[in-house]
Amino acid sequence: SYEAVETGVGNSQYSGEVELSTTASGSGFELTDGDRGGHKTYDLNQGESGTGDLVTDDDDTWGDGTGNDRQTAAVDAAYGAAQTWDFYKSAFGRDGIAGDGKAAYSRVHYGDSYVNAFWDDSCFCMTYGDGADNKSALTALDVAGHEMSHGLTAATANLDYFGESGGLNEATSDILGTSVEFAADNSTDVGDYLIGEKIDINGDGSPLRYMDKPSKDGGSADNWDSSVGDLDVHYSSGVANHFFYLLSEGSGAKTINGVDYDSPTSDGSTVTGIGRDKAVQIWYKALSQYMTSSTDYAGAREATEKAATDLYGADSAELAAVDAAWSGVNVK
Ligand code: ASN
Ligand code: ZN
Ligand code: CA
Repeated sequence: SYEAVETGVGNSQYSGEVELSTTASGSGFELTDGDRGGHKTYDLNQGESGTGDLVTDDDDTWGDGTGNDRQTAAVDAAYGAAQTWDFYKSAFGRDGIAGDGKAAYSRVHYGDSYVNAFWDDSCFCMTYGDGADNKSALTALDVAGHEMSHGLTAATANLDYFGESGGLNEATSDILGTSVEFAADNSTDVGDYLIGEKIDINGDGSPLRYMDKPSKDGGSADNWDSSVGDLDVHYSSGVANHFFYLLSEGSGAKTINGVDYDSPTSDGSTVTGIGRDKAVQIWYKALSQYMTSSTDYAGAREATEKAATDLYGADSAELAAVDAAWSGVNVK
């Protein structure tokens, strides 16, 4: 660990006031997280390559909580990376993305009006655009957890980013990003089964994706069919996102943290949920021990069955729920 881990205060754009682990440097501070492998957050200053400038501050109070302050996107990105790191540790006993304690790094203010965020395995880093208005950075907690979890997938099953395996890759990032958002227990950004609900990417307040009924986004698949692998990976992911919702919460209507959900099954069957904590254990074990780069939806069903059997037993209600949830999304 680092000699001088300091506790800074961040005024984030999407998660309220947050604590940041920072590092004393010269007469000030830098956004280096000595508690989590030395993760650093950089400002690209609208550039698209390199690392730009390490984010620094004089008094260890960072950002003003708006898109007008250049530090704010860095606060959200650093907070998201820290919460994701902590979730991997507390839920899975995993030390960082590759399990070796090595930190990734984050870059904010990428490009001009860039409406996306991405993981790049070649730099082992996450990058965030500033949104259409250059004031709505794509740095919300579930988005950060999503992008960092592309690194985790690359370090484990390494699911190919096309066809059904690509949908599973995307869904893994939505599942883990959502799990991070719930685990963070942040009163400003409460957990939900929506993706990107804070960044207003559609301009009408609607989220990017819905896990209870993925087709609500206008493109995602709710259930498997033989052509689902032809869809963009952000749409074929719907089948596994829907599976995860059903396994966690069950079918039908439910309100969680003030958000209304209504999750149908493909065949009218009823699924009884086992809770998100068990569901994510099953998904992670399947991802890290049983899925491979070419795993398709049928293979994901087998992988999660094996994981549930390992964790809870061959006669368990958890294994029965895994089967019911896959049947509910037409993966038979
Ligand atoms: N934000 C997108 C994602 O993580 C970037 C991409 O299309 N790969 O999926
Ligand atoms: Zn993704
Ligand atoms: Ca969310």
